[in-house]
Amino acid sequence: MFKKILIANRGEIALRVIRTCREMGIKTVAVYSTADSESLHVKFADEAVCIGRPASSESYLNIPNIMAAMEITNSDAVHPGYGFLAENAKFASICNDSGVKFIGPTADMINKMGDKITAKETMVKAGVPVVPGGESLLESVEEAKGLAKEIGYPVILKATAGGGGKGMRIVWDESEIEKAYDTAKMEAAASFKNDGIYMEKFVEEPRHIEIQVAGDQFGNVCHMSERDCSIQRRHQKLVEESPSPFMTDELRHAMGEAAKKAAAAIGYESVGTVEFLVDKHRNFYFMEMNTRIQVEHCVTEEVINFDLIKEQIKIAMGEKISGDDYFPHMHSIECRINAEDPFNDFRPSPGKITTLHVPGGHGVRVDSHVYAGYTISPYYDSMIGKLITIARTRKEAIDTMYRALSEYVIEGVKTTIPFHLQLMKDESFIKGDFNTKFLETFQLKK
Ligand code: MV4
Repeated sequence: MFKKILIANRGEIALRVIRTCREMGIKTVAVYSTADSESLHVKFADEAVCIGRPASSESYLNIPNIMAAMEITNSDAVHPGYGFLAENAKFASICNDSGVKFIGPTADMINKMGDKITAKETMVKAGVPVVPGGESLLESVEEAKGLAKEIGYPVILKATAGGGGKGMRIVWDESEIEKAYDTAKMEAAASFKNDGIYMEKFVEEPRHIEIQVAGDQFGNVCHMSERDCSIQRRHQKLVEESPSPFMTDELRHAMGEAAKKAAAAIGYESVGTVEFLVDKHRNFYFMEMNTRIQVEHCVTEEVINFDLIKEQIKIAMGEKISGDDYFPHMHSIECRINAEDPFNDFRPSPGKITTLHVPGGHGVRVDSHVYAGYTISPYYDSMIGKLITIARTRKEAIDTMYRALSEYVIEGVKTTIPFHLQLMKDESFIKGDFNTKFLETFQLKK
């Protein structure tokens, strides 16, 4: 049983973890940078320790300072949230070596999924469908040419150390391959200090559908159904929902079983997410596994009525999961409210929130760390909060979302609210007719 958990994060996810800890009777420690001394996570936690200057590298990514904070507060576990150190294998192993339980998978599991070609190899062995193409690193441009001919253009080059869309190159025909190979390799080396790249068939206009999973220390795994995250812009998700409007019972069963195989293949322990590309024929392919709690976990919590953070903590304490799979009983949509100007290429808009009115009422959940007078720092991501609606049907969840967005008043900074208001009235969105390319052509009206 954990007595005290240190939360190595900030913002809404730090608050989210503190809330569950309170309910479980576990004491909490917040860590904060000098830019966050007025943040709510600092005020809501039982204790708080300043860990450095505003730049993430000097605070939320500063492992020695975080270890020192655990030491002086006598914390017995650490929750990494998402981002920052959540998928840092070195941090996970340092914690466990220091006798502080990392609330997440082991360093070995993080590494197995962090290297994309290793992950793909593991999935092939486990019988999880992967995108046709190379199952090993490319050794030369000649090999790349030969392989592309075999699988057929278009193909995509990806960095093995990448993920989340960084360092990808789509190649439409042979005339482009040499240049694409060289730039992909150079970008990979520069971004990840690892120039390994591999090739896949390029799946055109796919949906991004991910399956929430959980595994315990006893080898049990379960799935918790899907989230549709196809509404993204430059690999930044803006809207997520569960269930996916594209889902069928048959596909959910097949993807759920594949996700469980993926988790079981590495003996996965904790909550996690298996991401798939789904083509228009409902073929699905393993993309990557996120070995952390995700921003959009809330829509799953709402449709299966289940606290995923509580489950994550219980698994870390050595408890068994029920072993049952979970299926959606409601429909839930999440809109990310960012301090960005949707009329100006979603440019970040940090600054002070002068006026704030938060929506409420039936079917509305708001996960946010801001208050009137709060200053959104330019040092961190621009998320102000997440607006989540829950209803019996997708149509009602959209209607509730439109109503809640209309109530939301945030003054002082530009926000993504006007974008979401228009999206909720978009005919294709309402029909559930969208894929990952949707926002490339979505026209925001002035
Ligand atoms: C792909 C793909 C098409 N075909 N792989 C983007 C994030 C990274 N995890 C992998 N990504 C993609 N991989 C093949 N073989 C298209 C994407 C992709 C994408 C995926 C999910 C959500 C949004 C996307 C936007 C552009 C490209």
